[in-house]
Amino acid sequence: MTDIDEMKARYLTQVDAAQDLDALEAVRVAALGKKGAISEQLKTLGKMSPEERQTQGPIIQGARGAVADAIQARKDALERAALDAQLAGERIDMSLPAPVAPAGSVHPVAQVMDELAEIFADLGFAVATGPEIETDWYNFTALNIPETHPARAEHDTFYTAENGPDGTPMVLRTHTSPVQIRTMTSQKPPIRIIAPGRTYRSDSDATHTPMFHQVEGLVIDRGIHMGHLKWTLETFVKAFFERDDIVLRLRPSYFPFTEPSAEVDVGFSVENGKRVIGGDPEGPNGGWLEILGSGMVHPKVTSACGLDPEEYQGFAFGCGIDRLAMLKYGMDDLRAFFDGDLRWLKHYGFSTLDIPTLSTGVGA
Ligand code: 2NL
Repeated sequence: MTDIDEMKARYLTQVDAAQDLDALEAVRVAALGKKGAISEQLKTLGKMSPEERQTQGPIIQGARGAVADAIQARKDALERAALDAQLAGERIDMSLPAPVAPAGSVHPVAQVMDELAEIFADLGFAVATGPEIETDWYNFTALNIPETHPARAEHDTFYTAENGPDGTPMVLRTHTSPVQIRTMTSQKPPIRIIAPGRTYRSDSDATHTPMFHQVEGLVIDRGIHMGHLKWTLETFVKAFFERDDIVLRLRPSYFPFTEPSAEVDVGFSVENGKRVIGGDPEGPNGGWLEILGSGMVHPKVTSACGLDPEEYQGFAFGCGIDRLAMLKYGMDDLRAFFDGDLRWLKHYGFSTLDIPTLSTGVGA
């Protein structure tokens, strides 16, 4: 073997033995760097005779090429191994639960609002929202509750000290109906909305708080009748309480904004010593619980919103979200909803990862 062949063989061995990129670079500098052994050999070509150069040239160039190729191949292999190791180290199993439990929890009121949105979205309803400080017109007058109407007193209204844009005092909305009025005056039928949100009445005891949550629903279209109302509420209640054996009872009632009006009771029964929504209300310890108010939208309300009551009819309903949450999740004191007690929130709160969907059961 010539010196060159020996040199080539030595460097090829060193290239194969290099365990990392730094070691490989050291071999490259020693062999092919400016002062590297093979580079030095290349410099000798200039001083050779043409004949000698013709035989030595290919040998030295061949050695340089072989070592350079080996270095590149080894470099590729080392880099690939480094990437594989990095990927193996960074592997995460997306099917595992989050390593740290989220610190907060979803309040039962927020959970029920999400459930309502999910159930009604499936029936083609949009979620509408609006201001909590309203004018007298949107909160009362448009709803057929004029100045002298006794319902005004029943509503225990909070008034603002300053007048609103229409020159009368503003009110903290006593129901979410004004959201529906705003929708009727700004959109064309068909209208299918629910309006969940905060409402205010000057009232406070174990079952009443000055701020509470309400959801109202509204459908406006041609040819809407009580049958649509009853089917919609029945479908909603069954989805919400996740039972098919729930019976509804509509009792005649009175609201200024609906005619006819009906209060809606759901049947309850006692199973394993516990009162549950569903089952036979006529059975032992069974009975009826009032959960909703409803009715056909009063023609005066339709007209106030600029729609022709001869052309468009509709139904509406309203109920307390806090009460729905208590019935479904078993709390007995409404005031605890708004205490901000962390132990209560931990006990009754929901995981942020537990998003209600119809396919899994809205409260599962
Ligand atoms: C209840 C009763 C109800 C409505 C709310 C409504 C809204 C418009 C027109 C007509 Cl814009 N009605 N809302 C209708 C019937 C009952 O709520 O007991 N709420 C807690």
